[in-house]
Amino acid sequence: MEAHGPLSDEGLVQMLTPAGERVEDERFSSFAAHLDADDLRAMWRDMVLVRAFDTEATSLQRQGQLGLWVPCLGQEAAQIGSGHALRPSDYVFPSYREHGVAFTRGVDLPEILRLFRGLQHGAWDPAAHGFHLYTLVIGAHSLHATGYAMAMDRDGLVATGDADRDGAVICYFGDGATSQGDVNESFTFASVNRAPIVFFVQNNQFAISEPTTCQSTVPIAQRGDGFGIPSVRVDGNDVIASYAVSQWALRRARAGEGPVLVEAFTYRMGAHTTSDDPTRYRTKADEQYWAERDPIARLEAHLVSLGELSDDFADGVRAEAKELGRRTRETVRSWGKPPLAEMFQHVYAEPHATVEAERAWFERYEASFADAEARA
Ligand SMILES: Cc1ncc(C[n+]2csc(CCOP(=O)(O)OP(=O)(O)O)c2C)c(N)n1
Repeated sequence: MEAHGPLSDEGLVQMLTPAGERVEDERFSSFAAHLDADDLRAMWRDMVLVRAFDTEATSLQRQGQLGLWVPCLGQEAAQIGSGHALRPSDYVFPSYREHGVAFTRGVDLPEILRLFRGLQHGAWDPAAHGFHLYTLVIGAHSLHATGYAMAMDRDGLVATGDADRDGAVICYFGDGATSQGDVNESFTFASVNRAPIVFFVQNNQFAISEPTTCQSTVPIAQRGDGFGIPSVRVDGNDVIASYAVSQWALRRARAGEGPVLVEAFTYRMGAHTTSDDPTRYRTKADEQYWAERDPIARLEAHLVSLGELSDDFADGVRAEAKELGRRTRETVRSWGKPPLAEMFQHVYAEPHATVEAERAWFERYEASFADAEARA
């Protein structure tokens, strides 16, 4: 690792070393002190299940069952750690890679694939899960998230006097998104309005093929300083540290103390999407370096060293992961193609004469093929 700049590992909050040894962080350890072996096993299980789902989705795209897939491989600790720090009173704005966070919000993972099969623009009820729909327009949702957080504040849902009722917003985006105007405007609005929002940047070191070094000369977290937003860099492959820092940031936001920028320093172990070939822009040596920092192996080593990962439990989770893969496959294959006329359904909230006329024309056009087939 270079000593300075956006890829430096200087100043990272860490509580598990890559070998799985528990280390203390003076500032943030207390936010993870209550985690017991059951909690850690639950996080390990979630990461294993999400990875199994993610791997299955990649295969389904290769088999032609999905138009595209966006893997979260390697980013499980950042997502599961922060996701476990969330409460039902919080609201999440994801970008498009946050399958791990979706899982912690109770979204049934195979449902996510409706979007990637082109069946729906979103496949879950955001209100039911406190988890907004995915946004593919880089950084655009940071503005929505900031506005939502300001509204939560004005609606009296923040700093209520009862810490159990308080809520906050967390908004996920990548290192590349921090170069977008929208994200910088969000930082300004969030800061001056003391909005209850945590900006959670997963710095996976690439914006497609563009390395973070082309986006910034300083660690991404330092961008918060100019906006007056307290910022923290955390080891995003360390699930305990990601949890602790998120707890700190969310509690602060819920208590009305304003926004926080968390930079989770991690690595995208897979391709940007299934349309991308990362061998064109990164080396085997880099991939090997990060394979040795695998977030799941790290927690696993820790649990094993504590004698807290029995074969029975681990085998049970692996069987669950296999079953999730099978269910994902069967669910996707059962969907078939949507009726094409469905595309007219959600253009406007209310019926619209032009859309209705176009739908009627389209249905006649489709029917003309059936007539032709009948005559043949
Ligand atoms: C406004 C906008 N510009 C460009 C794109 C094309 N695009 C898709 S993903 C991506 C890179 C995003 O990188 P980053 O923010 O680091 O997130 P990551 O995909 O690495 O999680 C770009 C430029 C887009 N989707 N939206």
